[in-house]
Amino acid sequence: MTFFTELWDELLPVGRDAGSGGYRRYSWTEADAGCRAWAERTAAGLGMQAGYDGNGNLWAWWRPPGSAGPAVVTGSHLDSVPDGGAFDGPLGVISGFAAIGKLRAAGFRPARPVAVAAFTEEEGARFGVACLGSRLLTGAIDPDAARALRDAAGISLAGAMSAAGRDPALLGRDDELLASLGAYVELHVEQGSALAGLDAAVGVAEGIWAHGRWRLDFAGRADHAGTIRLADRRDPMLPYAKTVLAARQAAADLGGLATFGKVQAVPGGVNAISSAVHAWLDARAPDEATLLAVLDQVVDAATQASAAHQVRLSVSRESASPLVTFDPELAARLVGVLDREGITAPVLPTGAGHDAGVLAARLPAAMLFVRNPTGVSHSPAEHADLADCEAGVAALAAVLADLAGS
Ligand code: HGY
Ligand code: MN
Ligand code: MN
Repeated sequence: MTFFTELWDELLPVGRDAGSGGYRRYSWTEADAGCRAWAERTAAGLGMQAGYDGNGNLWAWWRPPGSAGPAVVTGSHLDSVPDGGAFDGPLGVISGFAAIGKLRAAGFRPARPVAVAAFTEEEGARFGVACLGSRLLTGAIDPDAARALRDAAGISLAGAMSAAGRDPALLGRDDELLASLGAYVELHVEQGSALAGLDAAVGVAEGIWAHGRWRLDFAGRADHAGTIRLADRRDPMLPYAKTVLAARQAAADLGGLATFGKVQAVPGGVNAISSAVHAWLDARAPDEATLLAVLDQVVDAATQASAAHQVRLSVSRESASPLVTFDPELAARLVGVLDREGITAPVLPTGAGHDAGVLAARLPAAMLFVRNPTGVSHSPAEHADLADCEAGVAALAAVLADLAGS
């Protein structure tokens, strides 16, 4: 048993669905409260001061901010996608605490403030906007727009936060907190298998692809599945189906990624033509121009298919994340630190979004990846070997010691 495995075992059952084995840790729910309570207990056990910023992001401080120079922050997120894996997010928060435990046990004393952060609603699984907590902190989303975001049950972010005992009036950019930060280093399970292919336990992120989320609403006309003639139908399911295939084709044609992973047929009767289909597109690309080209090709196809079936189409963007290139100096410093520890860390791009990608707009940010043997993520099958997780903790501890040592 190591400190890492102790923390891992404590958090593992929180928010896990017995049926799927996946996690349903949605922000401001009971499962989220369980994760936060775990983080607060862990911080207290390490003699750290845990608290929340106005956006509900958790900050556990080894030395309080503003005390001695710009802070070094690590961490990630504790929320999940529906039926997500155990590693995406929590690995970074647990490894942050475990790295601090390792440094304290070795008698290291930071020369500047050090914190472990857990950003809220990183997956956007409940309120639809990815990295909501870090976007609010950095001013990347308007707080009024955020307060009005609603979940599938129609509960607003403001209502959910109030019910969880937080004041939604405090949402918004926090320049004072940001000014106290010097660097953010997020450890995350790799969402891909590049490290496995390179036989490396730990890697360093080069950047994050441009990506975004769009909602497509296909409005048709409800009718009886067993009576209305095919020629008379205005079935929204048909343009939706064509658009799914067109998205796949656009991604293949242009070298991007495009996915429809969430769809709602309204009202959802087996023996009825839907009145509407609501669908969400996730599109990503190595640069903004390609992302735009993929989106244009998808929307063109949706527009033509909708017209062919007399279905009305509306498209709205729900979340946008620009291409991110992490601070090259910080990335090189991490590679150097790890090299001195005998760890050869490849530098990799990723298509997965992270809070580090949002914070990179306001302060030097970097990421450490831990090998994922299958590359699978956003699935209960997501896995990283314990030896690689422990290697990640050792790598993070070395990085924190270097960044906070003077
Ligand atoms: O969607 C993503 O890339 C991240 O997991 N939020
Ligand atoms: Mn994720
Ligand atoms: Mn994540």
